[in-house]
Amino acid sequence: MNTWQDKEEFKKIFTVKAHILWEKELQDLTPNEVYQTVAYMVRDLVSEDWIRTNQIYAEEKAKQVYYFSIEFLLGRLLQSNLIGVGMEDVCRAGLKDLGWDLDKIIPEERDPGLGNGGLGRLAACFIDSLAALQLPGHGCSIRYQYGLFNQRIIDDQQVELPDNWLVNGFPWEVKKVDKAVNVRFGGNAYMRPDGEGNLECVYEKYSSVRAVPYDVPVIGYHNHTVNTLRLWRAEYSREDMYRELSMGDRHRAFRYKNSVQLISRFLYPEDSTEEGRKLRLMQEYFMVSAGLQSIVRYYKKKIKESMYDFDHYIALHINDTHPALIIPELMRILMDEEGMNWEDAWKVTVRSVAYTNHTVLPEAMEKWSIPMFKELLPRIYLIVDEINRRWLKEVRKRYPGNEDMARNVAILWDGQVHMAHLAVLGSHSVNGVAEIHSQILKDSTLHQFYTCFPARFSNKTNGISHRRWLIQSNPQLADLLDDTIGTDWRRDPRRLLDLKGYSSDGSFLEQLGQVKKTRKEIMADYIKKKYAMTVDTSSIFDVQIKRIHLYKRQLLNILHVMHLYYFLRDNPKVQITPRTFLFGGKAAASYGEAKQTIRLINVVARMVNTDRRVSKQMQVLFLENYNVSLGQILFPAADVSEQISTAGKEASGTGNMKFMMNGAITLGTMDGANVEIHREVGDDNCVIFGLRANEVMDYYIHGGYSAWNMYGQDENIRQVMNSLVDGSLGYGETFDMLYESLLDRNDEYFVLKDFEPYCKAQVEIANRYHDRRHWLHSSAINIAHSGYFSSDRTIMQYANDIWHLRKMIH
Ligand code: 9GP
Repeated sequence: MNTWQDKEEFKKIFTVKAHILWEKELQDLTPNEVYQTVAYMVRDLVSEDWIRTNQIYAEEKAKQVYYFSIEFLLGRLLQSNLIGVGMEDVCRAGLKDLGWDLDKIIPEERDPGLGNGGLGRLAACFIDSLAALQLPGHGCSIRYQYGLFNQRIIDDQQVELPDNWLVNGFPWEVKKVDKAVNVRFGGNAYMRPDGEGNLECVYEKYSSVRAVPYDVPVIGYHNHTVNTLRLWRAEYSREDMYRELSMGDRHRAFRYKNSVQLISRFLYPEDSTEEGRKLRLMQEYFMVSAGLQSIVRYYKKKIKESMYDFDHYIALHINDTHPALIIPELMRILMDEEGMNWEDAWKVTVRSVAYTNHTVLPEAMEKWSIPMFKELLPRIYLIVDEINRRWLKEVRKRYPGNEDMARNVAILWDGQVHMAHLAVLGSHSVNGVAEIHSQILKDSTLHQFYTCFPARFSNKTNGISHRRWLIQSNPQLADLLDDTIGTDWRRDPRRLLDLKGYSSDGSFLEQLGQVKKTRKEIMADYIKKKYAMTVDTSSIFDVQIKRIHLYKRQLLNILHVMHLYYFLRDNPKVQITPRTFLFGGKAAASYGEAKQTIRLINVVARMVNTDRRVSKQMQVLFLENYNVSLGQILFPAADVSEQISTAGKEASGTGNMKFMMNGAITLGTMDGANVEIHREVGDDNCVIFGLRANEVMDYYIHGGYSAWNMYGQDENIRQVMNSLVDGSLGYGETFDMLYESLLDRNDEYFVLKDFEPYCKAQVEIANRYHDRRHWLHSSAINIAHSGYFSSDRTIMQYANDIWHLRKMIH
């Protein structure tokens, strides 16, 4: 790998680069120009390795995986790439000599919000691990012009502002104009005899969208591997534009241009309208078709093997159902372009594709209306229809008279295309993302498929990159670990287990306590600067950061905060362990209850923070615009990790792992990966409460839960619930939507049922925190066991069990 020998060389190269890029004296550079200059310098460092990595993959015909995901939540890249090439210190020293502070330059990079939450961040950790482990694997997605909205809190409420992240350019990307492909939409498709006794497809009158790739290097950690994240941008084709114009219809021409550009404009267009849904479907097909066409082109040009052996060299992974159209798209290419028959094309397709499911929430299971699908993707529809026809024929043969079975596994049913069913049927491997979630898939969500294809199903518990979430985000802790157990854990996070030997060592625990204090002070500084609020760093930092959703139960958290507040207000002599409750997360723009939850948190925060009777003992804050960069400050500062979803609803969670790796104690339900965290650390080192998944399921199936009864029986519940609607939260604030959801709609997520157990668990947390030494011991145990939750472990499991990749050392 190329490196800068020392800070002198860094400064020399920086000066030349800055002059070329900006035509300015160094002292006139803006911080953003400094950032971009360094970013381009890092790219220069890796460019040879990037080319070489691709050469080796092609020469050795290494099997490669393409990870298709509608989201890649990368976070800022400058620091992680500097760490990857081992040049952070040299860069820091060089910049310092030139009068800049690297820590002030890093935030100049816009945090690329090309994702929404856990799904997209998981994809980012996965490509990071692939490169770190020197495995041939690349990402494929869309280059959205606007990322997930920027969240502002105005008058206690979330306001969504556009995230124009590309405004200053994105120095990490390389536009590959010569690699553009066309993606076709609309028109007519039909089958006709080809004159040799077979049928061939005619696809005509479609319109074309030009897909242009932008490649981003994915830099391995201290090795020479540089994989690729390919992001596609939609452009109008000039020929189509001229054709429309030459026909004299300017309006039509501009409508065409506009509609094309919309495809890669926004992440998750609003799907409450037909137009929005159409756009989402277009995005999905656009990503899949562009990605696959370029893979097939590469395969034919560089790998030069038979298309019948495609799956020996290429693995296609679909992250949730958004890329599931890769199945009919591969069928289309193999049959229409490569002349394969149906049976062979199906075999190659199923062997190539693998699918990960990330949710069991019925409303999150993608379905498209057949008329819309057919109109937009007529050729793909014909293929899906045929897949469905053949499949149902087989099912009816295997299960005669069992129409329930047919309904539960059909791809086309009730006027809709069921994407999860397509994904399962067209893949050789289906996995969930935590043990309990994979079990739920087998037992209920995809049970009928499981009975048809039991060998297809497996579990791959999620993981996180310890490079971003420990080495980069918490250098203070990383240094302490180096001093205590040596540096091997950096390459092999399982070695964190060595820390167990120090978990009762008084001097180590003191240092660990000191690191946490430092990180809480950094958080407190951020809060002071942004909110002019002073938080007590000796209080328990209790943090819930994730998307706002009823099933994640931020409501349970804030109702407890209200309860604690009323208790302290009414018992002025009581002293508790002081608490700082921190919340962060975005609500989908059209999700009323989630937005009202944000407002409630803000209203309660004001009530608590301005009441001098209690504000020494508790403080509450909703942190605006939670994203990867803010997470990097929050995870290291947390004492308590709030993982309180309704059991059975959170597929895995990955924030829980980030907290754990930074020494926070989990306060959680037996849900998602919490179950495995609990198994790793034991009851002594986390606090578990609430209904178990089977109990939740029992209530759903057999009934027997009444939220009104909870309200009737529990005075504390009555008090907090009444205050949602009686105006007592000040300024006549009311929260009808939340009140109705919890009481009139019988509390689908069992917030009231788990309220008392949660309050008790909070008392348990306070008691444990009181015993500082024991708390620090628990913290050390959590860090020691967090190695299991490294995405390096997860990726090795995917690589060995599903993709069959070989490590490529060079
Ligand atoms: O909600 C799940 C979350 O539990 C999981 O950790 C994450 C990564 O596997 O995926 C989330 N799912 C989605 O965002 C949409 O299915």
